[in-house]
Amino acid sequence: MNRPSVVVVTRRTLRKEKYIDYVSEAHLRLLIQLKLLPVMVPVVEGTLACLPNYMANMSGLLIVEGEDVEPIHYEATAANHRYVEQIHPLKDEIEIRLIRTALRKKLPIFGICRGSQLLNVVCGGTLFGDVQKEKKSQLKHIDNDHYDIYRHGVEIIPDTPLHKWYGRTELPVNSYHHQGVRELAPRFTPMARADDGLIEGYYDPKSDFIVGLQFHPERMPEEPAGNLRIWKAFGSAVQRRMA
Ligand SMILES: [Mn+2]
Repeated sequence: MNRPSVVVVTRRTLRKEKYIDYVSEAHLRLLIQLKLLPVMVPVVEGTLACLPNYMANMSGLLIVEGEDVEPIHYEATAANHRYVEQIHPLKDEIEIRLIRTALRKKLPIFGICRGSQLLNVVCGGTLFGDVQKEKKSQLKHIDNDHYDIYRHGVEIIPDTPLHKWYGRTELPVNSYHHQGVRELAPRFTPMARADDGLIEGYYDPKSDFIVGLQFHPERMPEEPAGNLRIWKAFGSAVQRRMA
């Protein structure tokens, strides 16, 4: 079987005092399950020159969690620069180029967490450098003491794909972010908002599948059906691209 390639850029971490590049297995397992071929792009010196090769066979793009988006990539405020934490300029560069190419080729794009923020930025949107501090939000968007079990509510906007996938208008979601969407890029329509108004999901109504989610569906075991519907919709869009 010839599987369509989904490109996903790795993230860097230290293991035994050496850098390793990795992608969360939750994403990789889902791609394999959906009969897609995960193609992992390392964030190392020289990768930029390899991008044409990676792009030639790309049928879909998955952009996932990671460092802060550097404020030079959008119309930034002083607060954006003040509150930025760890950045990775090469990762930004690699992912921005992949997103631009995927948009030009009208490929399915799925952005999760940082991925949804960066996709918004590439399409002309802006970010909060720190949601808590800039939005003066009382709602916690990260809870380090209850990292994986913490949930906050979102209101799902009726008649959006997210509404179809979960079949409801209210959903408790996980939250592991300090950046967030400030102004949504013009091509996107919001699908979900937290109680403080923060956009937690959006899509491009004119595309087959261009979706950004601030939360992580692949890490919400209590919502297996809805989560899988999202991933299946992405998988089907990628399969259609190759057909
Ligand atoms: Mn949140």
